[in-house]
Amino acid sequence: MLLSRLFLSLASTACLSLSWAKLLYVGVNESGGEFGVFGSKGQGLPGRFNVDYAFINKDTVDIFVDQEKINLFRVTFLMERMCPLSFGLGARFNETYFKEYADAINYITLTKGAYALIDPHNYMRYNDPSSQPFSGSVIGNSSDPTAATTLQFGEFWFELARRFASNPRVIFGINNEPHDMPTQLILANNQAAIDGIRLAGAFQLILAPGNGFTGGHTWTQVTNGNAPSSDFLNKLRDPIKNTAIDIHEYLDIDFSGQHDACEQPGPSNLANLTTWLRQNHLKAVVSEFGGGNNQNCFNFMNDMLKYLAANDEYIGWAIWAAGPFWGTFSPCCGADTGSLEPGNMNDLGQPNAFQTVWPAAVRPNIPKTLKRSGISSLH
Ligand SMILES: *[C@@H]1O[C@H](CO)[C@@H](O)[C@H](O)[C@H]1NC(C)=O
Ligand SMILES: *[C@@H]1O[C@H](CO)[C@@H](O)[C@H](O)[C@H]1NC(C)=O
Ligand SMILES: *[C@@H]1O[C@H](CO)[C@@H](O)[C@H](O)[C@H]1NC(C)=O
Ligand SMILES: CC(=O)N[C@H]1CO[C@H](CO)[C@@H](O)[C@@H]1O
Repeated sequence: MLLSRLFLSLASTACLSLSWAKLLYVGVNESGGEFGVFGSKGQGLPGRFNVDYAFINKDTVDIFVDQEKINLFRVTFLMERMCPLSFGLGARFNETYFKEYADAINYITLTKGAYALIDPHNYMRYNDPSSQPFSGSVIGNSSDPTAATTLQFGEFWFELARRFASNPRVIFGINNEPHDMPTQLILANNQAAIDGIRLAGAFQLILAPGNGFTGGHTWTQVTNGNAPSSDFLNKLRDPIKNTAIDIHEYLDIDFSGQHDACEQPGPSNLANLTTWLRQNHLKAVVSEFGGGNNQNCFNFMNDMLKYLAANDEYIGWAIWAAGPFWGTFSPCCGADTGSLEPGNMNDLGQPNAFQTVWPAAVRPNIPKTLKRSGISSLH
């Protein structure tokens, strides 16, 4: 009895570590650094720290790391705040904003020992975040005299990477959700970022997004008349081969994360992407996904996270979203869901997603074998 139980538990441990061996980073989005600009062209800039925007609550990061054992936080910021419009996009930063952001990143990485995914939450646009995701000039649009150039984007990334080059626990996310722009330009901007980061002497993992809000389900399809991401994103060149693909995949009807019901199955919708990744010897991180507070969505989320664990092409995931400023608002998936910020309620005064979605569909999928040390990488 004892022996067979021991055997069983050894067998199941081996099984778990085998099937989960490739997931290195799992965790949560920390959103808030991009807040306070909607509908207010110019007026939300620069904004006030801890009033209009904030990056993390250190107390709740503690809960996620110490109790939930996740090792990845995706931390959003706004490029118009890092590089004020009066400076333009490039290597000159607002040192106050940078310091506030770096404090959050350093807390996650140096104090807590987790990995931080640096996320310029800009849809590959710069100069007017007032109606994200649609406002602002597309970076590198040569027909738009007010647009920042691809070269400037490379200089911006050179400087940001230079400042984090000695921190092994950062991951560089090139940009949040490019969309409605030539896919070839996304490739060019991504390549400029990679070149800038490596030129700065930073060797950490980079995540490169594609078109169509970097959706996994449309990776091999035309989105709004633009070529499929799969036509171009395999042409990226990283001299040290430490770049993965950044994927977002919501499970509701239109993949927006705005509905209660889950109707889009992750595994079949990601199948074409998975094949493409395998054929091109690439890896991916699903850095945004989510589902509502109901059994249907718990099933859909469990199915997708099990699929990611079972396919070596995927090395991580992060759910949307926790963050200091959500209050009772639902960043994903219907008013009764709420955010993943521990300690908050949902809009109906009931437990939020940290008390519902998390235990039902996230916690059971957190591998025991996550990467806990060393420079962020594909392995
Ligand atoms: C830099 O950021 C701080 C904090 O948000 C802000 O008070 C200051 O006005 C900003 N400076 C510029 C030039 O935008
Ligand atoms: C580029 O700029 C031109 C001129 O403003 C505009 O008509 C076009 O839609 C822009 N392209 C993209 C992809 O935004
Ligand atoms: C996958 O690719 C096939 C062949 O190109 C296509 O017919 C199908 O619609 C794609 N499936 C999804 C979910 O994108
Ligand atoms: C589904 C969802 O909520 N996605 C959001 C991710 O982040 C920003 C908020 O900062 C939104 O613009 C997206 O819609």
